[in-house]
Amino acid sequence: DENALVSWDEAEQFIRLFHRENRDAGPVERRLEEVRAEIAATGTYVHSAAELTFGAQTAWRNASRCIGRLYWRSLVVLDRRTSGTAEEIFDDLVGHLRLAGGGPASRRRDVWSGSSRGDRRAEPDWTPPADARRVGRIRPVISVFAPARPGRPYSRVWNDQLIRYAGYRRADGQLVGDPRYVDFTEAMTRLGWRGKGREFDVLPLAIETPGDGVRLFELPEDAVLEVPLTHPEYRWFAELGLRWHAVPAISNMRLTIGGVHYPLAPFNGWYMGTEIGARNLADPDRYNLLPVIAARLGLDTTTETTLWRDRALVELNRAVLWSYQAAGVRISDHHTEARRFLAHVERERRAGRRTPADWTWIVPPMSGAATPVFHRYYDEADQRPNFYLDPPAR
Ligand code: HEM
Ligand code: NRG
Repeated sequence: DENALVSWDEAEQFIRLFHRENRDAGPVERRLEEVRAEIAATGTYVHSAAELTFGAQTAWRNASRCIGRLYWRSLVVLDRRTSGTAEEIFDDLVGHLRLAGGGPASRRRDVWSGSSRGDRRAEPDWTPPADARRVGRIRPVISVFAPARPGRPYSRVWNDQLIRYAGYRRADGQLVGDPRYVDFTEAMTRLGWRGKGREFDVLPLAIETPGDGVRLFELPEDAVLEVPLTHPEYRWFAELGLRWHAVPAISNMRLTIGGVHYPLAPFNGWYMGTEIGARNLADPDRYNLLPVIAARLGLDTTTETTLWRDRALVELNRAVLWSYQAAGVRISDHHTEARRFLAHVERERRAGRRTPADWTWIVPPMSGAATPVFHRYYDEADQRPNFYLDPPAR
């Protein structure tokens, strides 16, 4: 049982790691004594703010499926351990999304927020203040909510990401929206949610707390930054009415630090274009758009040898990168992200650390061998702290 008493071994290993990498944190033996006593008395222990921050950052550093780890030290850690009610959790999640998206999304994307007032870009010499926040400047953020206590129920979010699109199976059998979320959408509907039945309806958040059971919350518009998709050359592309959300925020993974489990610790970075263009919009069991795009391109789809799927994939992925860039929303392409990842592996090596990695996840879903991450093997160790997939809540 993952909520059982905290293992002393794991706690000790983490505290030693923390002190090894944070020389100014004081004597390790004294902290170990404290933790030992706390576990003996309560079955668990409470992380200091510095331990929590370092723990979340190293969990990212150890996430072997993640290609984006070069910036692991810059992860912003929001300590939400005292938020208990569904309302508090919801408010924190909305705050998380606003911070992650670079500011309230209701502002025009080309308007700086922060200490500026109004659109002053018209003034020739004006530069944004150093603390300015600009919509679309995605930052990696994690919100860490209360840990699971031995033998006690805990709060969690049913959604696998904070922002996702509903999927509907209509009476005539036709699928609308994201087919991956048909079951989840039906569960939300049974709980009283009314979806609009469109291709890109943002799902409500289902927040479950021990006190209140599960409750649904609608995300405010300004917390959900989205990008309409257009193509740098094909004007017809806009007519497809495609869009995607700016921030991928995974909310179904348990953060494990030094034997303490945080079942609710949603995190986000920015998108790599292929996640959207080569998977979400392209997979046959997702939006399945390759045949649609190939038809618009006038390609011969009667034989595989025209590589119509590949050609449609390239144009769809160009559209994704182009549109996010045009909207000022941070995104990266798979060539750049692959290079950064190898720079990360090298930087870690120089720091005396290995970088565990899962080849099958690191290699991007298109043009694999055209990126440098394809042409080598990786360590496959399971290092902690880390993130673990929890079984679905429903
Ligand atoms: C997985 C990129 C930030 C933790 C992935 C994947 C990509 C990716 C492409 C594979 C996803 C898939 O194939 O579905 C990035 C980029 C980031 C970023 C470009 C930009 C900063 C983060 C952050 C964290 C994180 C901030 C945690 C603090 C993970 C984890 C997985 C993952 C745990 C595996 C997810 C799973 O098992 O389903 N990342 N990531 N990543 N990333 Fe990152
Ligand atoms: N493929 C998923 C997201 C998985 C994680 N990817 C990131 N994570 N970029 C999708 O929504 O397409 N991140 O924390 O930035």
